Amino acid sequence: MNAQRRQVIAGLAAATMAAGVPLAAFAQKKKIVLGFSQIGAESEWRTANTESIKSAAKEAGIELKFSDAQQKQENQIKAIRSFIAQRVDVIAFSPVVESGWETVLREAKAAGIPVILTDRAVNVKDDSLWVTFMGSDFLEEGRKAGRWLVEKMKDVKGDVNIVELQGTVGSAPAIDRKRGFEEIIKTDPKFKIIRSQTGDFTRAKGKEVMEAFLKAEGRKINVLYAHNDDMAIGAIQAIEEAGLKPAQDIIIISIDAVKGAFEAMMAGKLNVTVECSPLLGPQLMQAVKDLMAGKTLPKRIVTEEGIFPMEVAAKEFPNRKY
Ligand code: GZL
Repeated sequence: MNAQRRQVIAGLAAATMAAGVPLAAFAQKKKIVLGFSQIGAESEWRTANTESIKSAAKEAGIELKFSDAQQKQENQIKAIRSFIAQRVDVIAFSPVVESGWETVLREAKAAGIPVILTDRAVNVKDDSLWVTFMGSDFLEEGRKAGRWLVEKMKDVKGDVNIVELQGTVGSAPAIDRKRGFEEIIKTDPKFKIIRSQTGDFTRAKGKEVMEAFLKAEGRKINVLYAHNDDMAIGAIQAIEEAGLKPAQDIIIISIDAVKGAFEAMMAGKLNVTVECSPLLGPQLMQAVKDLMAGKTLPKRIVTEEGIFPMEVAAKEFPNRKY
């Protein structure tokens, strides 16, 4: 809630108290307005994230102004400017890439509107431009993927040739999942990343890039590391069309743990997926309410997550919520 709005409300509250109307009755009437800029609908993960935010806003009685940026930063900046013009109480967004946010976040700060980061972080010098960042630890997700591979291949003597499908270029998950994975596999020189390219987190691009990897490297490829399940699922199609057996001829590791990944593991086509929960809606709405109630939020709220190898997929599948 911006400063001007708080003054007006305080004045009205004083007037209502003087008229004998209980403050609580007055305060209840004002609905919190949250402006949310979503990246797009590029993956199963994103769709589940959007559903979680919309349903949690409804549940919390918060008015949600929602915008889909179709994975374009300029559309997110436009949406944030529109939320400022509409004088929403709080702005939240999932930044498609880490850089290029200073100007618009300064405009939100000048308007007295607090900003919450969800899912992905931003790279700005002035951390006062955002109140809190809630989301996964992508570095640890990359490390978990690396640790699983090191354990899986511990008895393999020769080179282990890895191809990597990166997420959106410049995005926090793509940068940190790569960094975390490499931090672990560099402990053994047999692990070699022989090709690495972005599949932009989508099934279509994941398939296209995997086709190119197979054309260039063919049976030299031992492992695919995909930064999300959607690209892995696209790559599985390419591997099968090349006459190879996914999860057997090529070990496949991915991240998110969406339903499609469990279905692929149960079909014996994916070896393991690292969990990255999109169910941030309830946490976000609680943070918005706390902010509006004048509470101080922690600068970082981390979502706790696991890892699911294909051996546990059938047992775990009924418990999955996204
Ligand atoms: C991770 C999220 C990523 C998912 C992808 O928190 O930002 O974006 O891993 C999604 O599936 O597209």
